[in-house]
Amino acid sequence: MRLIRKLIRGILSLIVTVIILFVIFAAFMVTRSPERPGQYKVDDYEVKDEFKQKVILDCDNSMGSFWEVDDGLVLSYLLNKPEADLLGVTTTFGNRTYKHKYTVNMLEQLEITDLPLFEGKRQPSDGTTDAARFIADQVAKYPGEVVIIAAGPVGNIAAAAKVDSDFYQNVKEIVIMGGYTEDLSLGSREIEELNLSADYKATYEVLHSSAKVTIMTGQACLDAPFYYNDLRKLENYPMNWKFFMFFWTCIQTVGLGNDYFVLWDLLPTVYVFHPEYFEENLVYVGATYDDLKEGMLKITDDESAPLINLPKGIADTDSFFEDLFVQWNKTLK
Ligand SMILES: [Ca+2]
Repeated sequence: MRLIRKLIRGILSLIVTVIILFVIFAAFMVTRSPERPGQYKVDDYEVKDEFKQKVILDCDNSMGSFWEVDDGLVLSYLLNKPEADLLGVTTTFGNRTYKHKYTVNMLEQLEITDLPLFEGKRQPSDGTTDAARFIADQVAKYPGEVVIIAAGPVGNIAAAAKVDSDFYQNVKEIVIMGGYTEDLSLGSREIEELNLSADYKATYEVLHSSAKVTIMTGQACLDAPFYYNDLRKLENYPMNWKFFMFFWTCIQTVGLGNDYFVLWDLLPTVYVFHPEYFEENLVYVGATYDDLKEGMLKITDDESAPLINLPKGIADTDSFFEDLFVQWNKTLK
């Protein structure tokens, strides 16, 4: 009995020590994190329906796990963005901790019950899914009007084109986060590409389709760091989501030595509504299976290669961040 009591006491003191160290570490990181200038106030402007942009978010959301949070940040941005007519959300495999239920949970927390949400591919070999059917149906219903935001691997989009052969002609634009133009280092390490490469055959189909395609590469996304101190600007954001954001930043610090995480999927999302924040960069992209297996987008002179808009980064970062914080601070609960 005495041994068990001793063991329990030991475990408890270890847990308390870890918590204390974690709090000290967090406080230290917040004090040395850069302060982003400006205060972003809630701005409840309205947009008439006819001026809204119809979008579908296709994502590998893992907000709610202890991993990537940017897909969740995209969803909360779109829910609040007055210019967005969010037709629905589809999910796909991708992020290491992805589960469809994380998106279900986010919508439940906000008590949103009328937003179409469909699960898509769980692995590259999956065929037609509810997500693919939904994407195909919506694009057919509103030809030339719907933009797809691909915040994960693009398998659901390629599958939608198998449901409806006119899909690529009817979609207004496919805006993707993924791909590198050269090897990418983040903090102390070179990092692997995880979107275009994860379902490279689907990526090949999308890039070689007749659809208008814009890609925000890993290099471009480095213009959008989210620092520890940025959390303080999210005054109205749900505490549990802020916690996951904080934890994800801690993982970046421990793993890469950075005091920020990158807002990867927010670039294609903000681009849909504010292309003026980015510089258009139309280039021919060499995209063979072998290139795409590595997520590599090689710029070429070969005019038979797909012509893709590949912005090099954010041209107007002040407006980009202001837009994000204004929308995030409107989050309802
Ligand atoms: Ca993602």
